[in-house]
Amino acid sequence: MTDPTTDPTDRRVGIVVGSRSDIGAAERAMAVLDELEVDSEIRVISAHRAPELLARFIAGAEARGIRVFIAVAGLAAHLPGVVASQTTRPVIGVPMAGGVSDGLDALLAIVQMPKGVPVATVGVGNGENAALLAASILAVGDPALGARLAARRSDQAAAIAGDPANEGL
Ligand code: RP5
Repeated sequence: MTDPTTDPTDRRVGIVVGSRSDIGAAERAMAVLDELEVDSEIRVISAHRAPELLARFIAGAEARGIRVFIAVAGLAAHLPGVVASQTTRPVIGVPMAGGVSDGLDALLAIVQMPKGVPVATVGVGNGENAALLAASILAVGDPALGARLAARRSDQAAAIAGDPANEGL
């Protein structure tokens, strides 16, 4: 991993979860980013229980090399929108299961950001896709990362083609 304080070309993803109970999705995102050699960090900061800490995290994030944010939250799930309100960097929201409608509540909360401050939204609990989308955004200015993403897609396709059920195709 590169040190963002000494390497200004480093491209990092800031992953923030609203609660320790959301950490699984964040760890799945980090694992995919590690695989793609994209540095990332995970923070546990509730938007409504620790708003000042969240503001400090976002204010310092760009200087630490963070280019894209992934914000993971359940229930009212306002964290991704609050993060997006304080940065013009891309924010990807991951809704989490739980609550009265088991994730549909968080999904609708995140995907329905009123106009003016967008948040990209992936499926419920889908930290993997959040990481892949973050990597795609970073790859626009990083051809080597784009090549790693393309290789990952090829490996994925090859694994499906190699399924015994697909023999002869
Ligand atoms: C949200 O409320 C968190 O993102 C979490 O998904 C949900 C429940 O939080 P805890 O009660 O587990 O702290 O703020």
